[in-house]
Amino acid sequence: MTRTVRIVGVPMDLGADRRGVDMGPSAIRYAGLADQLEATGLTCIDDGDVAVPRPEERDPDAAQPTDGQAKYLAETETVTDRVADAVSDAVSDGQLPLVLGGDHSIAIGSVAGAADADDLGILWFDAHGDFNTPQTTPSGNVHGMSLAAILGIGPFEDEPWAVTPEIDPANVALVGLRDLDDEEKRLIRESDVTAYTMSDVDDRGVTDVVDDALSVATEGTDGVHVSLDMDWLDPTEAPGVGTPVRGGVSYREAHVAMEYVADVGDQLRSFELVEVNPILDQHNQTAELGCELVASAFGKRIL
Ligand code: Z70
Ligand code: MN
Ligand code: MN
Ligand code: MN
Repeated sequence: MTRTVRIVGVPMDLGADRRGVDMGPSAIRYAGLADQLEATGLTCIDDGDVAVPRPEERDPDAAQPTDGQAKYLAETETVTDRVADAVSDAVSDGQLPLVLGGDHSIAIGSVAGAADADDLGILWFDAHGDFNTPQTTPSGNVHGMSLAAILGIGPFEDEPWAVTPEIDPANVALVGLRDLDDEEKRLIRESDVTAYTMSDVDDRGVTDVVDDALSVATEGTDGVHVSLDMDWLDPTEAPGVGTPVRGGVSYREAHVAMEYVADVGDQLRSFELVEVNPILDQHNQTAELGCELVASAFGKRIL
């Protein structure tokens, strides 16, 4: 890879229940992200963090669902607009944006920025579908709605997030699902996205599944956005996440998946690493693993 990597931190927790995920960008940097990427032969620029409203600036009533059943919708939109600007700046400068979360609501901004001018495919590695809407959410947390928001599902068809009309659901693949709400399942089935559950991974092996998922995301698109929620991994490997779910991919499966991602080369438009919560972690191992996985996705090889 010849593109310079531009790191964009987003210390965001408004989309999740658990405080602590806002410290994800610090934990990931502390784990040695830039050094690992430089050891892989990449040049990195760290843009610092996007501003996120602090607890004392937040509207206390906004925690209560106001727009339908989504919490902090207005504040989240402010943050995702800033993320979109940072990502689209990086892309127009010919760089590879690497967004560090923060909760998964920030993907709404990453994708909006990455999709600016072109048709984009999405590869979403997650235990969860993030396919709820303000009408179906059991929690009110926007990080469980981000992919639905990106695709304009249900009430998201209108404002505020019909920002990415270029995304065709036929170019969206979810990988590793194992914890879906009932209504969310229905929305996924009714949409044109391709969803690979952990059963598919068990049945076919992770390389076959990721190979197919990459075809879904690259066919007829100009580039791919990769969104890596660390709860995609098994909690034994990645305990430092807000919503751990048993039965995730192993260390080795995760690495080989990222090595397959690296094979898309210049088609990789943007990458984000989300849901690292150092408060819930053990010795920063989830952030360290996240750095390793980014390095694999960006071309690091053992030999
Ligand atoms: C649940 C909800 C979720 C991440 C949890 C959980 C969603 N489906 N997403 N952790 N990353 O509240 O919508
Ligand atoms: Mn997620
Ligand atoms: Mn287009
Ligand atoms: Mn998740």
